Amino acid sequence: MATSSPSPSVRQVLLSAPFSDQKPGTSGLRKSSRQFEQPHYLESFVEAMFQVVPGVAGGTLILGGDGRYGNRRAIDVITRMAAAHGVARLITTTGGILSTPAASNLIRKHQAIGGIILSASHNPGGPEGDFGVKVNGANGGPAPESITDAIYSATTQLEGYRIVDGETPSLEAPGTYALGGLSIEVIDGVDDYVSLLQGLFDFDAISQMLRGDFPIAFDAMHAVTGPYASRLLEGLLGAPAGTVRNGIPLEDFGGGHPDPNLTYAHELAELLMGSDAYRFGAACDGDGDRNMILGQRCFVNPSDSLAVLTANAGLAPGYVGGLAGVARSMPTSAAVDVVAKDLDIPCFETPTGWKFFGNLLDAGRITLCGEESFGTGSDHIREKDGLWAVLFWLQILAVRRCSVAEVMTSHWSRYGRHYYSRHDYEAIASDRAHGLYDRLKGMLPSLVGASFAGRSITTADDFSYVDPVDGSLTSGQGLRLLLDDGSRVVFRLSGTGTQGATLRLYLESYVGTGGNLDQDPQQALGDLITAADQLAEIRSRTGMEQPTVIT
Ligand code: VG1
Ligand code: CO
Repeated sequence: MATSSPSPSVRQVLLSAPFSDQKPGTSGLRKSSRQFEQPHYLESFVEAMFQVVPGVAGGTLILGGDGRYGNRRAIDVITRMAAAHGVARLITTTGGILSTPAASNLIRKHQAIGGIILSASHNPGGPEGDFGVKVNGANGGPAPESITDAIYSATTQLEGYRIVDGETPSLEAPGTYALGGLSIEVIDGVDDYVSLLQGLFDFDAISQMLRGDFPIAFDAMHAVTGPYASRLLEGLLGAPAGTVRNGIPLEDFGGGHPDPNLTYAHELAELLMGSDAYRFGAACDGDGDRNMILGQRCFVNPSDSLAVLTANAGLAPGYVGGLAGVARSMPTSAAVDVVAKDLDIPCFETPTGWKFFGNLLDAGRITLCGEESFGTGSDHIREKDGLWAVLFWLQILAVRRCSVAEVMTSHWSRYGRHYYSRHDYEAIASDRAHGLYDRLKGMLPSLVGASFAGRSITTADDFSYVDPVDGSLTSGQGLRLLLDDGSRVVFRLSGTGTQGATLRLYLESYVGTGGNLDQDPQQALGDLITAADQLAEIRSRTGMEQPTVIT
């Protein structure tokens, strides 16, 4: 098990040719497990990372993953490469299980140079599924594009990599080990995260609610949140055994997509939407940073969830002091903007991906932020945080003593409602998807002033963003059609898929407090959906009659 052998010697492995396809996407490098199993593939990316990230020699590194197929092998390889690069201290976890938010917390707590999270997030796992490597920086957040671009560039020129041969710990139990000059600490990956959340929410109040007549269901989707949710919900908060479903992390997530939406978390969705057995339901994704919130016969749209947390932040002990500001990604609905205006706090609009919130959080300009893709978080760490959002909702319900549906109804009656939906067309042949997208992009200048779904287009552009903290410019972030009544349609190509291309169509329409707040979003958005298809020729160009996933 332990190794305190004489210093193992560093081996230089030469590559016959560098890899050309290791460009990280929206969040980390994601490829099929098969691609990651090619000789030297993982090693190439990790070597590039060690060459680019500052402070490697003598630094502390956090390492773990969501437990998918390939996790253990990657931990072994990266540990031996860390030893070869002079890392002083490597902190990993029992079983190698570490959620993305828990990793972010550990990086900050131990003042690490950063962390490596082995996950392709919501993508399926297993030998036929996907694997991924997320690289986080010293602030605990996803590495900014300046770093990921430099890593990619290094991979394309790589001549070889350095690794030591030696035995790495089995990860069965906590302990401290040595591999040459590298100190390896295996810790329980759940403890610190639980303490962090205890400092933000009133566990007594939540526990009292859960021990009363308030049955809840949590679906860990056989992914990383199982051990965290079991400890929090069934352990500390006293929810009955069985509250956490699919709570054992499996290498293939039981064959499912660990993606918490109505399509892939349908078991939970049916329980909540089709019966009265539970008052509250939630699910998280593969690496624990996303959340889906459900009430009894009620689905909470993630954009609305961010707005509700913002409006009710004062009910959680961690946020009673008020919010510095909020931020949302561009395709996320403007529901939070309305609340921010009411609170008189700044609201920022960033490109898709959590890395764009990092500077605003570090500068203290925002406290809460979120994305329409089931991501919500705060300045407690630098990642989105699935179980944090679940506890935040439970905190609100424990104080307000009402149902999820009542929270939503009262929210909309105060702020109006942003009808919102995202339609995903997955695994389209790449050339078709790019053909559609490029054609639309070319049409943008001619669209201003044109009519669209009975409205007029006021802005048609490709979203770009100047970071208010460091002034960096990010362009090409999605095609936006802004309409004269405040409605919007956005087209984007996903940066996380591994098969073909995924087209995302985002639709939004605002109805003020006096209007009809009780419609089915697909109906409320029906005319926008039809007009978007006509303009972009989605069905004819993709050959798909309907989206793969509707949120
Ligand atoms: C998707 C989401 C985006 C999210 C990203 C990473 O990206 O839309 O909002 O930040 O996944 O989330 P894309 O490029 O496929 O639209 V995770 O939980 O997969 O790290
Ligand atoms: Co994720």
